[in-house]
Amino acid sequence: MWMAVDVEEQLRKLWLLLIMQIGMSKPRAASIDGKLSAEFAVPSHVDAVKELMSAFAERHGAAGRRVVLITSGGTKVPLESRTVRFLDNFSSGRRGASSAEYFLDCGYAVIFLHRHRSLYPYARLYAGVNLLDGLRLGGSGGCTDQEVVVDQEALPKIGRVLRRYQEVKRDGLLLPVEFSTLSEYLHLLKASAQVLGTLGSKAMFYLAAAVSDFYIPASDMPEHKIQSSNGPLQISMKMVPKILSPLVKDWAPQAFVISFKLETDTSILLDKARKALDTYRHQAVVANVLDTRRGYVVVVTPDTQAELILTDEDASKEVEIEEKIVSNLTGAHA
Ligand code: PAZ
Repeated sequence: MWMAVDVEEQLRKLWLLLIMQIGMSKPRAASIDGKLSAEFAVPSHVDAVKELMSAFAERHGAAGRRVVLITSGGTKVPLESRTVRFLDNFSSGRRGASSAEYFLDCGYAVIFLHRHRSLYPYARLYAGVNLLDGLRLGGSGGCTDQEVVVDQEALPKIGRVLRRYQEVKRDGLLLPVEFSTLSEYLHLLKASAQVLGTLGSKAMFYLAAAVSDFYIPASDMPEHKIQSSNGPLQISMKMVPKILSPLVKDWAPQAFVISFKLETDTSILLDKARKALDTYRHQAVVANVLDTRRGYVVVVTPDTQAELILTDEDASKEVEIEEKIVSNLTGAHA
């Protein structure tokens, strides 16, 4: 009899040991941070940008303003050190750019961390227009090149949009920061999170960028252009560290953090959104499907699930889904 108890006791100890080891092998914030410095080249301008962000956060924080960091556009993942080829993704940056405008309308100051040449607040409204088609020469009979007139048909509402853009600029409410590669994105996001962490609950993160899940570490990357003469290309990529974990736990633990989840298979979307909330313990996930993302999203929080839908009537009044997303989230933040 006592033999059986002993085996049971041993099993219990083994089980505890196993649980402790599983716990210890979980990716900790410190190891993610270490991996960031070791495997992703630190951009040379990160300290200068961090100073700009600090001054921005301090100024708006002192004025009692909430500050949101918006990430927008897709990351570029190089395949060679002297990069000729890279992996990219579909994101246009429209969600981030339009959301920035609605956050500004709600009184937030905005740090806009966006992919170089992706859509930009206000300018995005004319992204499809060739600038030269929106202007014509003015003066007597269009003969002088000293006067240029805006064609309001080609650039609708340009006066109103320009006025709002200039107000935002005058009041220093929008701080644009650019990234191209995944490394730049990760280091700049870390810097901004450390800065906004000082604002406590006044800070919001709206992580709408489409960030690669895979990368090739610098040490595994060929220096020169990959040669087709070597035959078909086989690449092996590593998993990108989940930066949301140290952001929520260490860098900005009191901030209001929203991540985005994109899927193409609707049937797994909400489960994935819930799993992200369970894993990272942040405030909300905006879940969307590639094909319907302009008209339908679900805002998932630990206790609620809100469907936001763009109706035909909304569309006829030029309402955008981002206005509804931002209104929902700023309400929750307040
Ligand atoms: O940039 P965009 O307007 O074309 O698309 C927006 C989006 C789909 C990239 C965004 O809503 C999103 O879901 N971002 C997270 C993507 C992801 O799961 O990695």
